[in-house]
Amino acid sequence: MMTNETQRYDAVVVGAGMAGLYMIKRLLDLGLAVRAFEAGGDVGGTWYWNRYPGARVDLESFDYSYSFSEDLQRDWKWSERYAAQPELLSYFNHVADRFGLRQHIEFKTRVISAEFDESRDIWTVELSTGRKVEARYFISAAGVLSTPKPPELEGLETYKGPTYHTGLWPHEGVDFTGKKVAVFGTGSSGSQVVPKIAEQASHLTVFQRTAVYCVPIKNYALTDKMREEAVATYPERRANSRKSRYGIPAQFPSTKVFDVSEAERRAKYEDAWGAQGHLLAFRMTFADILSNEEANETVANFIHGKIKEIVKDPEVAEKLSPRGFPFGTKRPILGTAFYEAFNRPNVSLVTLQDTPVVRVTPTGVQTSDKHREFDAMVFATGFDALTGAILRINIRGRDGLELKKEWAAGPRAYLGLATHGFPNLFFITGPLSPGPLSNMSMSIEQHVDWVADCIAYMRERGLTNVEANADSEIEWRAHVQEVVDGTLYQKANSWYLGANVPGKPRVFIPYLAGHGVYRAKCDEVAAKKYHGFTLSAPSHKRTEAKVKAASA
Ligand code: NA7
Repeated sequence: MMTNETQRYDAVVVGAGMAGLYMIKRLLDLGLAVRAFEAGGDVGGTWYWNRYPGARVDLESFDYSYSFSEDLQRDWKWSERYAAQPELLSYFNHVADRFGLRQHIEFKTRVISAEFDESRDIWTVELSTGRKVEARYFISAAGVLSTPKPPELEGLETYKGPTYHTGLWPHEGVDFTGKKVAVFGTGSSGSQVVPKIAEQASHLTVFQRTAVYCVPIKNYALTDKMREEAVATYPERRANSRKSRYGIPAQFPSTKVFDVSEAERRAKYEDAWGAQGHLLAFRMTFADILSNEEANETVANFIHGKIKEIVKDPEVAEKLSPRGFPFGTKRPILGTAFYEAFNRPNVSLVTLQDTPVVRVTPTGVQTSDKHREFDAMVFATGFDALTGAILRINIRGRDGLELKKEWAAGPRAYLGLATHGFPNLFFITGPLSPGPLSNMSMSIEQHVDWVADCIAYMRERGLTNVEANADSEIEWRAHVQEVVDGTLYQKANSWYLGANVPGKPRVFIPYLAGHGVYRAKCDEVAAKKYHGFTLSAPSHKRTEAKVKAASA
């Protein structure tokens, strides 16, 4: 029977992507009543929304996948070294069905607000459907790159043709055959979509704001033998990943760039460029690539040389060569023939530093030099990363504290997991944790496990509330800053720093010390009975204790 009563759960989870799915599973295993709300029409998160042609994961499929179930690892047969979007989406659908998660998720339902009632220790969660639900725990698994960023172009509303954001791609696909198309943005999404649209469009104009370092992907079909080997070595592979800097099996080197001869260095870079073809290949060549500017320049120069070799027009090659920020300080790209696309007669490059956009017109784009007409425009302009999806929800904690106001000068969160003033609110891969600077699947599992273990610990002891202490959060923020200060990362206008979103505070958000180091810190906090957090009993018991103390 339907009632108008507010439904009550133990936990509400925001999102049914990689993080949400595993969070639901862990909480169900603990015997909790869980409800997840997902804005999309199905599971998959990133891989549900980013359906643009060419979308592909930039870490090996064997690593970018759940490790929590040996059976799942054994049974799922990845077809390529780097899975493409449709295969990833099938994988997440398989996981949802295999572990019976789907029935706990409400799709096409966005969480609008969440408010903590201190007298009852309960979060009231308001949904886009107009309904409200209640829960003791409110867990954001809303993603780190899930709030698409608009292109901020004047006059865009006057444009008469169709526009597409790579992060909100139509499910039915788009046919660009014979069309004059504009692509804005040359990050991971732009560099994947450009070669694909170039194959269809009569002409493709790429508007580039910042040139990127794009390492060629070495993708290939996986054979049964490769899959069997991976399955057999999974225990070791995952164990090494958990200890590593980037959440992948390879261990970080100790040799520095100038410890070796130029010839040796060159050979290493050739190997990273050609034979390895993986996202972290260059960052894993030497220990000081991201801490010593001169060392970094050796990689930058090597890649500039490669761009010159690939791109036939020297002027275009120069425009495509990244300058003015160190290699790796903006997320490098694992590209599929991105630079090569500019050798096609139907592809042209417009650099916005030289010829900025004046305005979008009903038929195209006016730059400072000329007007270009387009039948369609594609925006690969990225995301309000790391905090966007959390702050999109109107979250109010104790004493009416508003998370948006609390984080106005940048996010505060102890270990990136929880923030003072907001009891029982957890962030999966939240700001100030390694998040996307490590293999996301490892980051996600580590956070989900930590949160589930914390809830289990409290339940065993009759405790219900957990809150990050103000001083631990301040110390953690300072530590995150201290780590980034020892690197080159702040020399680029990256989304790690919020620099891609107008008005966002310029604060370095991810924790850079590495996945293994971070995991050990989180484990230590848990082992010390959640040191730095305050764990407490339900509010009525706290009140009873206060009354008792007062009357004693
Ligand atoms: P990114 O990496 O943030 O790339 C967005 C691109 O769009 C980048 O080249 C931006 O230039 C450009 N951009 C952003 N706003 C504008 C405007 N207003 N005008 C012109 N160009 C603009 O997002 P992606 O989707 O490619 O990738 C995000 C992550 O997803 C990626 O790192 C992987 O982890 C997966 P900018 O560099 O800011 O000058």
